[in-house]
Amino acid sequence: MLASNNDTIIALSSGTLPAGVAVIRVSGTHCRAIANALGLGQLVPRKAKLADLLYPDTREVIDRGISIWFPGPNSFTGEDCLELQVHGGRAVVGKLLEILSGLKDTRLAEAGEFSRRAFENGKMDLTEIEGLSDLIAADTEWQRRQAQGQAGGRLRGLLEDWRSELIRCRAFFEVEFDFSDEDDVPDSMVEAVIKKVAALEHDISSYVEDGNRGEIIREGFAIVLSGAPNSGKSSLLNALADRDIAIVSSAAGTTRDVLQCRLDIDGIPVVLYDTAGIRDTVDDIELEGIKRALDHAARSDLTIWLSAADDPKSPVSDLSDAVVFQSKSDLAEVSGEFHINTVEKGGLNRLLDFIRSRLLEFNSDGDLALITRERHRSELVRCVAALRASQSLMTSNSELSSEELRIASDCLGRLTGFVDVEDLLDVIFSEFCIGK
Ligand SMILES: Nc1nc2c(ncn2[C@@H]2O[C@H](COP(=O)(O)OP(=O)(O)OP(=O)(O)O)[C@@H](O)[C@H]2O)c(=O)[nH]1
Ligand SMILES: [Mg+2]
Repeated sequence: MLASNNDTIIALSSGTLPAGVAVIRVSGTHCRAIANALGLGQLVPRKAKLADLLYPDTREVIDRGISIWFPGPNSFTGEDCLELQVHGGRAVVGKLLEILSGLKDTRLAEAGEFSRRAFENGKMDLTEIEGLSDLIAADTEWQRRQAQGQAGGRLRGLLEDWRSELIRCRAFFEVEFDFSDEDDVPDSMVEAVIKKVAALEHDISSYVEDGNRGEIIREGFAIVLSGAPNSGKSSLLNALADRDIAIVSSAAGTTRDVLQCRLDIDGIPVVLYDTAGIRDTVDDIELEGIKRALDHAARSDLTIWLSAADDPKSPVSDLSDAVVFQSKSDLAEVSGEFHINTVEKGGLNRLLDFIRSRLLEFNSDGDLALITRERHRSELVRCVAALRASQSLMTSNSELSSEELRIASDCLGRLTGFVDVEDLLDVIFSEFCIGK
């Protein structure tokens, strides 16, 4: 739970110190008092001002920096905000934070607190906030594009359009109830509403049936390396990551835990998993490793089975969808295109091209997905179910049908954060770093 919502909050919003420049952000009703205490003089809205920042009591100079004044409501949080750009030394920033947090009703911000205020002051909806959080976490170009779109209101815009359509449809029912005794509601009007709700259901469903593209871009396309022990899985992980992540040894059954590395392939994030070799064993620890390996493969977007050229093994029945690559192609005759070896780094580019072709398949229209989190998907699935229920009840029980439309509209409202999400907020905002 947050401390007081009325406090003025401060935080270092830029990265790790020391750095060339550090940005300290202040938001709340005491911004002006803080600017005075630091001796910043007259502030002009949204204009950078170079000034000495002074100790409030001795007026000694702490640092010389730039201040920018954003009076509310035209600020990120909707409150009065002050940004200080100072030299990014630990002592400079430490002293400023110490002085500012010691002022009346002013304290250090909690994680995500600036964004939470922006949400609570109606500057952003929850989907935009989530997009912002993803933008800060984005490692690859596709993650950046997706997050930027969401932070810029792509999902919010659609949700709001859908919600107002639903409200219009429900308004019709109100009219229908009023006139129901007189039995003078033309059938054509009922039909028009049925059509509208059906069109909405179709529209929303088309976004739900997106092959989980948005979540995959956000979390990474999962590729599991599987195969018998000693088939060269860990060697391949190390070769693709270009780092010594996994222990490689000629002893069969070396890898037990699931290891992972993240790759950026043409802007799409890929998470590559190295897993325990699959074989019959009575060793409890190895058995647990094999279980984890199979669990990961079942949840992956692609499983690559390595079959050593000098000791070929077919995928086990649980992994019948796996794509087989022959490994250790330097040791024995191989056929076809799908072979690699990590000693001479042979075939690795072809393997990467194959992965690229899979990424292209899943991301074929090159368009940005709209749903990027399980939270979005489950609400939209519930919304679609309610729209279906509403249609089936429309001619037989208009009251229940209207109630289903309300349920559908609440699902959309929870997505944007306008309905009933208090318990969710702590979770969503805690994903943020301090200073955002
Ligand atoms: N000649 C040759 N040896 C390889 C190649 N890849 C791996 N090896 C060797 O094969 C042995 C096993 O390699 P690992 O990468 O540990 O195999 P693994 O599939 O991870 O094995 P487990 O973790 O036991 O399941 C090591 O001695 C590697 O040096 C290759 O392409 N060519
Ligand atoms: Mg291994």
